[in-house]
Amino acid sequence: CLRVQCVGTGQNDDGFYMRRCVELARKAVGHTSPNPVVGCVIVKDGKVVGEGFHPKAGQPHAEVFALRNAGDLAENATAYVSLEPCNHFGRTPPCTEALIKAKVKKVVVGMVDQNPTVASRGVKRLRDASIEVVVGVEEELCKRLTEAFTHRMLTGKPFLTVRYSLSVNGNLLDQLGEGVIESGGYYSRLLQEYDALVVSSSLLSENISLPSSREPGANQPLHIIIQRSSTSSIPIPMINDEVTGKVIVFTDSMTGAAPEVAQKGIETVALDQINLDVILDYCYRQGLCSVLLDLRGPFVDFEELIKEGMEKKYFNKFVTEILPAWNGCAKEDSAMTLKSLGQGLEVTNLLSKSSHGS
Ligand code: AOF
Ligand code: ZN
Repeated sequence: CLRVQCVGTGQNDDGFYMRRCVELARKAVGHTSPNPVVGCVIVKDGKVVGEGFHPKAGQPHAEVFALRNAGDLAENATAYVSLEPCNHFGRTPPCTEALIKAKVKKVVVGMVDQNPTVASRGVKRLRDASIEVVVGVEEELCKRLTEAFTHRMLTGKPFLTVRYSLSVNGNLLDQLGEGVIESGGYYSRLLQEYDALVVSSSLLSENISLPSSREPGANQPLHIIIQRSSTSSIPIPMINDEVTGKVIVFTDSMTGAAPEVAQKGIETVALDQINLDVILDYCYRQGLCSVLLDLRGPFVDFEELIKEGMEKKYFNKFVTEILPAWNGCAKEDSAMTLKSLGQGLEVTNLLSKSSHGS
């Protein structure tokens, strides 16, 4: 951006630099769980002298990369950070100390970190060191960026999104077509963002590959396959060929999944009833922040999960795709209509106004 090279024009630049932090943070969406994505910009005399973002849990935080990038120019500069700098020893040392040591003059923070071990202590530590701190610049944007992380921190559950398609006349589509993946960039983006994808084994028995594939080196999403005893067994070669991330099968068959599943080292959890509590707990324990319940395949496979999600208000967001004319891969399912999800839509719109990771 041209303006980054130029001298700033005063107070309103805070928003400008914070939006740049958000832009930097977004580079790591899908890579950082259980940590949040964070971006940092160091500005001196109206010029950006350092930039950084948190690439992955276990690696240095955004502030550290930005300070390294700025070198000596960090002295007397202003640091912009989309999340409150941490003041604790986690996998990495506290960012507050790094900022103090670099002698920055001012720190502009997008939002307070809801992690109970940080929660305003970072801001306090900086102020105690006589650094001027401003909190809440582009706060909504920063909150949206980390909503899955914050939700996990505050509730002990991953952020849960349901994705489905509707026909123009409001019926849920029973999608089995590969076409769905190509149907829009937005769906592909969801697949990059979420830490876990819940799909039906029916999808695989229709010979449709699991949605995944991120660039090499990225965190691959956990694939959770719902296998109902009423549905056919999973074609194992399909899983091996198409999926680089970890796969787990949740089945309601007490005999477990097909023997080939165990042979391939795919973890199987046999349950009386496949439910969200077990799925969400499992994901939480794996350190995941976000789960996408991807309603592709026959809705009978998802009906119980949707019911439980509605009753327990587990759904944080609904992503709806309106498909005007379907190409024959899908059929409208009369069992569930928009009406049955309507209530949830209202609840969710209140909880989460906008899209995760954007
Ligand atoms: C920051 N900057 O870029 C990030 C922060 O185990 P650690 O050391 O990685 O600490 C993880 C916690 O630090 C995480 O739960 C969150 O509260 C905060 N993340 N803080 O100052 C960053 N990623
Ligand atoms: Zn930190």
